[in-house]
This record gives sequence, C-alpha cells and structure tokens, in this order.
Amino acid sequence: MKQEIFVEGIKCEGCAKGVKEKFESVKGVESVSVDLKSKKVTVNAQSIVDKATFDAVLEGTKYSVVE
Ligand SMILES: [Cu+2]
Repeated sequence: MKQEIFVEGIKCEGCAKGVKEKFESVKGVESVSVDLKSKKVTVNAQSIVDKATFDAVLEGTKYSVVE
C-alpha cells in the first residue's frame, strides 16, 4: 500500500533522513522516501498506516504531519 503524506518542518537533508528513519521504524512499513522540496513523504507499507501512528512517531520532534 502506497501512501503520500506531507510533513511540516523538513528543511534539509538531515531532516529528510531523520523523518525517513522514524517512519521506517513503524511496524509494517517497507520503504519510505522523502521529497525535500515538496515535503512529501511516500510510505510503502503492508497495510494502510493511520495518521495517529505517524503523529505518534513524530511526537517530541520538530516535525508534524499536515492534515
Ligand atoms: Cu534539517
């Protein structure tokens, strides 16, 4: 299942890498790619991951999922 979400707060390659690693730690997620310019994160997972899960994984960071 491919999902596209937008994440606020991504400003550089380091941010992109950090968010990628966070999302890759979510159970069932197979691959993550981050487009720095559009702040679009493409997530490939075994099943749809809900927004609350992404919110939880980004909690305490400077990043947040855009509604
Ligand atoms: Cu950064």
